Amino acid sequence: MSSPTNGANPYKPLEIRAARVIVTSPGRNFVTLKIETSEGIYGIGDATLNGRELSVVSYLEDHVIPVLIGRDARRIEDIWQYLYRGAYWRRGPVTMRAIAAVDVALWDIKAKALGVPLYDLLGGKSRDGVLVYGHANGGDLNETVEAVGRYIEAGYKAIRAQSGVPGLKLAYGVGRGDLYYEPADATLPTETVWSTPKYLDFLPGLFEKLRSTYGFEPHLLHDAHHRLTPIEAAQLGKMLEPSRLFWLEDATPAENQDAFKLIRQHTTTPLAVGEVFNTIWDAKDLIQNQLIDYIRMSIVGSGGITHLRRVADFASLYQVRTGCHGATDLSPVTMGAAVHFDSWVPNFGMQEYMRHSPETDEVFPHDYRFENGLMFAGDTPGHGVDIDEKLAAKYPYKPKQLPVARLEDGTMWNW
Ligand code: KDG
Ligand code: MG
Repeated sequence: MSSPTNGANPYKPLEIRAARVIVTSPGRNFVTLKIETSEGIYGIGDATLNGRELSVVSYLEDHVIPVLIGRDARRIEDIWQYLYRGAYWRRGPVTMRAIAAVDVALWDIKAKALGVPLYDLLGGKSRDGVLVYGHANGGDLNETVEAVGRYIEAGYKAIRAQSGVPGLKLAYGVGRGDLYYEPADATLPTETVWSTPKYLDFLPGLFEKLRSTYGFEPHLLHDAHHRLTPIEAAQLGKMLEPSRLFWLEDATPAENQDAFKLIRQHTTTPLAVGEVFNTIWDAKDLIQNQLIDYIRMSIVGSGGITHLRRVADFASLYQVRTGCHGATDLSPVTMGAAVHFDSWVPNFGMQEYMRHSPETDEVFPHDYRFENGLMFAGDTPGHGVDIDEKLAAKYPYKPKQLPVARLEDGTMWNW
């Protein structure tokens, strides 16, 4: 049997010989970092930042790759600290995605060098399969109810329901197909219109209908996409209480972490937030004051496994559980690494799972698999995701941006 280490001695330095960024667009844009070592072992990491992809490409190519060459790939922690502290300019989505790409590639390399799946390197499995939620979308109430039914039939135990709102043309975050969803839709941002009163009039009725149709067994989730003020979010949480959501996500923006105090005072609906966070500092007060129940930070958005692990351990002290972001702009590389992370993390809550298109899956061969509402990590050494560079080259980058919302009177939406 051939060794997964290619005969390499794992205790010898694994010198970083080369690193390159691969940009590809098999249905949507992805930025991937590939790091190659002296022992012939390589690792890959995701660096995709939806709508701002090329800024991370430049950060990696111009500022990170030159300082990686010649380093020992085994020193994951030291390289993380060097990139985070050494840059002087800390935090932010571009910096933290670049660091994440390096970090995940290095964990991939180390696990391959030792011949173990990533979950074993992290401390071993705490569970065999990880609970994931799928995305049911519909243009109106009936369509959304039917879509949830299809997910239940497909074996999902947890489903996020998003629906078009009567009187609003293009509600953000409502996919227009059954399986795939991509909000970044145009070279220059599409402008949409938002009305909180219309949304609040509609949404509780949708969840009442879902519960009266499907009962209380399936976990139901909803994402408010940061559209509400804290008091509106509190009202929504209160109205949704009889429907017992698994979580209400991004009820209000969290730059001001204190904003969640107001929501918390008024509702027992569980709260999740964090897909736009980059470091533990974005979540510290929310976690420490137990203002949230689930932390949605992802491996790609938060400096990789090295940093997300720190966030999860801190969160565990306050009974806050993980709920990693997993939209389609998080590449299969992030999904693969997340399934290993989730298999290990003791305070696991739920993993988001938005299916990638067949083109994406073909460019990124992987060994994680979905079965009966759960996702299972594979056992191949590393994080189990690769990139087919030849195929990737056939899908050139296409600039796409996320939509922008205005209120009905034309005011830029911005709480
Ligand atoms: O790029 C933006 C998407 O990742 C985001 O809109 C998806 O809110 C989202 C979610 O919860 O998956
Ligand atoms: Mg979200």
